[in-house]
Amino acid sequence: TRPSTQLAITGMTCASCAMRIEKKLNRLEGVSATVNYATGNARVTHSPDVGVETLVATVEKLGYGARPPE
Ligand code: 9UX
Repeated sequence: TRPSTQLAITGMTCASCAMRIEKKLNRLEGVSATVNYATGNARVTHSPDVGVETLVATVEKLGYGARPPE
């Protein structure tokens, strides 16, 4: 089964931030993401080829923070 990763997103200050992050993540090959502004969480299902570090780096490149669950 495909990995499903939850990320805690920091730095979002409006609902458009969530959409921005979601669109960017979904541009990655083999990634399907939803970002919830209200909860500050991203739920990402992805190909096993896509590492969590890649997801985090993608979010950070947009200027937000992303932290996988401990
Ligand atoms: Mo949410 Mo707007 O950042 O530039 S406040 S997208």
